[in-house]
Order: sequence, then C-alpha cells, then structure tokens
Amino acid sequence: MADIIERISSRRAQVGIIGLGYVGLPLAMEFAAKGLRVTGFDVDLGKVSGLSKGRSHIPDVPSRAVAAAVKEGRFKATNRFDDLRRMDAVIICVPTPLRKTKEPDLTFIVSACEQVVPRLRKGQLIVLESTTYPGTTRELVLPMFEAKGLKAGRDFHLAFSPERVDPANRNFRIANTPKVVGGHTPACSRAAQALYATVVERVVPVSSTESAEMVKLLENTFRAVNIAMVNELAVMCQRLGVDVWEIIGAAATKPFGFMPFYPGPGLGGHCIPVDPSYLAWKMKALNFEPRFIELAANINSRMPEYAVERLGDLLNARRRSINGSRILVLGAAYKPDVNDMRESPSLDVMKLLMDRGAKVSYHDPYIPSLSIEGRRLRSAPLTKAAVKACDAAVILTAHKGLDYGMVLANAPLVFDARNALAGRKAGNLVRL
Ligand code: SAJ
Repeated sequence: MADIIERISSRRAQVGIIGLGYVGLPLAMEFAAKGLRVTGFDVDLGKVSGLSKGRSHIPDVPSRAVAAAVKEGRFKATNRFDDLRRMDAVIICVPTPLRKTKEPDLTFIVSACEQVVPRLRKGQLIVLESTTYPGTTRELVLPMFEAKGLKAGRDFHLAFSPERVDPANRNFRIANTPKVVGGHTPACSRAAQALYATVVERVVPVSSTESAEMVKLLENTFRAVNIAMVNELAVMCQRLGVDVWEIIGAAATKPFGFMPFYPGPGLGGHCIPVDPSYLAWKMKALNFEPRFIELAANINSRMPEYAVERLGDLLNARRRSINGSRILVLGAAYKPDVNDMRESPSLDVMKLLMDRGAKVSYHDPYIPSLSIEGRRLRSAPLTKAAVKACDAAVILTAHKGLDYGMVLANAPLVFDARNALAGRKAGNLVRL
C-alpha cells in the first residue's frame, strides 16, 4: 500500500473528485496546479459540459484556470463514474443538507459511495470531505466499501478530512488553510496526509475519522453558538437602551480572551445553520440532550421575526404600519459579497414582510432575481428615486460597494440590521 504514497510524491497519482461544487472544484484546480492529473465527477451534466468547455460555475474559480487545466490535460470533468476505477485517490465532496425534519440527509454521500463501490480496487485511497456527524465514515461508508471483501487499511485506504472552504475569503484559500485529516488506520492517515500535503502548507493529522468529523462540527457549532449569543445580546441591549454595536466594538478592543461576533437578522449559509444539527441529531440518538446547539438554533431562527417586529415598531412610531408600506431590502445573499442565498435570513424577513402586507422590493448586486413563495422579484437598481420612494430601507446583508450614504440621505427611514452604516448618526437611522 506504500505504492500510493510513492505515486502521489512522484505526481503519477490520478486524483478523482466527486462533487464539483464550491468545495470540489477549487480542490480539483489545486491538485491540477500541482501537476496531478485530476478527474472531476459530477451527476450534473450542465456542470460537466461547462467545465469541459473551460467554463467555471464557481465564483472563486476563474474560468481561465479551468480552461488552462483542461487544455493542458491536467483536468477533465465527466459523469462517467466508471473512470473512478483508474483513480489512485478519490475525494468525496458532496452536499450534506438537512431534511425538513432537521435530520441529516446523507443521500448524496450514499449515492457517491454507491458509485465508488463497484470501482473500488486494491491500492486506492478514498477520502470523505462532506461535513457529517461523528461516526459516518466508520458506520456508513466503511461497511459499504468492505462489503466486497476488501479491507480498509490493508487493501485500500479510507480517511475523513473536513472541508474548510470559506466562499469569497480573499485571505484564506486551500493552500494556506491547515487541513485536518483522520485515517481509519495509521496507514490510511499517512496516505491521506501525503495526498493533501501536495496542495496545503499544513496537514493536521488527528487520531481517527470520528475526531476529524468532530473537529469540523466544533468549528461550526462554535460559530453558531457565538452568533446566537450576540443575537440574544442585541435583544438585551435594545431593552436596556444601549447600542449593541458599540458594546461589541468596545469589547473587541480586549487583546486576549475575546472574539467578536456580530448580531443580524438571522443565520444563513449551508454550513453554520446546518452542521450543528448533524451533531445534535447524533447526540440525541445517544440519548444526550445537546442544549447549547438547540438553544442557539432557537435564538438564531427567531431573529428574522425579531427584525420584522423592530421594523414594525419603527414604522408605527412614524404612524405607519408594515401593511401597505413600501420596503426596500438591501442584501438578499446569506453573507456579504457572495452570490449564494442558501438559508439566507433575508428571504425569511422578506417573506414575513410580504405576509404582513408590505410592498417589498430588493437590491442585491449579486442576486439578479429570486422568488418567495412563487412570487418572482428582480433586483431593483439602487437609485435615489427608488430610495426616496420607499417608506423604509432595510439593510439585511452588508455587501461592500453599495452607496449606503446615498440611502441614508434619501430614505425616510433606514433600519440597519448589519451595521453597514457603522459610526453614522441620523434621525432616520436605526440599528438592530
Ligand atoms: N453571521 C452573523 N454574525 C457573525 C458571523 C456570521 O450573523 O458574526 C452570519 C452570516 O451573516 C451568515 C451566517 O452567519 O448568514 C454564516 O456566516 P459565516 O461567516 O460563518 O459564513 P459561512 O457560512 O460561509 O461559513 C464558512 C464556514 N466555512 C466552512 O464551513 C468551511 C465557517 O467555518 C467559516 O468560519 C466561515 O465561512 C468564515 O469564517 O467566514
């Protein structure tokens, strides 16, 4: 089995990546840039044909990088999973969403593994990157792979390595983000470490696949819980009549023992609102009540309503009601400077406003159109006329580059739920 390490270090290894999304495609490009031949596998024929023509569908991956890798034969995209047989290493980067019941949805992992099983052969290394509950690799993936009689650690290698891709992050890319790796056996760990050492500056081995799975859940539960704490702090500060943004800003001057998080109209994205629920589900199956996770989810999920209640009070103070008011929402994406709306609290806020009879329009340079309960909206140009015509402008996602000063100068009321207008004071400006 040492062969795979030799093939990796001599750059003769072929790397297969299943799932060419915001995790898989950047990873494929990194391996290709380091001289390994990469085959990307995806069930989405649109993605496969676009990539084959050198077109990227991931904002963080320029099309010119894809086109060059395809042209030089370092990367190819396919939906022919039989090619998995030829891979020395296979990395599974498929989504792990939640079902409506808030339970883990492992269908993508299972179908990816079902594609691997008939092609699994001696000498291969299989790595799961999809965020999942501790035990998934050992309890679900391993039996599928060993069912044919091959043994992990002897005939093939199996590892878990959590993805740490942060969309739109200009400072931390794959190469300079340490990569945690947990092998099913020490030999599996060595093989996985050798693989990732070709693309990241620092590989961080941990003792098992469960440890690696749990590291990722700690990272993202840490964020969800701390964001919930400052969201609750925002409600407290409102009751106390103090400015939560001032409080956090001042606390953040503490050079040790503090890390600022900021309140908002809710918690979006496909990681932070989702990952802790995978841990909660596993712990409840072990008869353990994950109180922190559930409390954080409860607080975070109530923030859209809280933001709408606050706006209602502000309009009421101006002798207007939400019903019939023209509300201009700024920012539909789940976080600044991305074009992703998954779990975006902005959508929850817009729906709540519509349910209360508001006439809602929105502006988001990253989101040209969206639909809420079947109602299609297009991003309105952010003009002085549009701002003057609304009864309130509501900042829900603080994209860089928007002219918030123009909004403040022209809107009758600005409800700034993200402190986009930090430091500004005006009679028509109210913060969350
Ligand atoms: N949010 C707040 N207050 C905060 C920080 C975030 O309300 O102080 C909200 C955001 O508006 C967003 C949601 O939380 O709606 C998630 O924001 P995020 O900054 O955590 O962004 P994500 O979802 O892209 O998280 C990713 C994660 N990366 C991976 O899972 C590999 C996370 O682990 C990273 O820490 C995070 O990026 C990051 O640091 O930006």
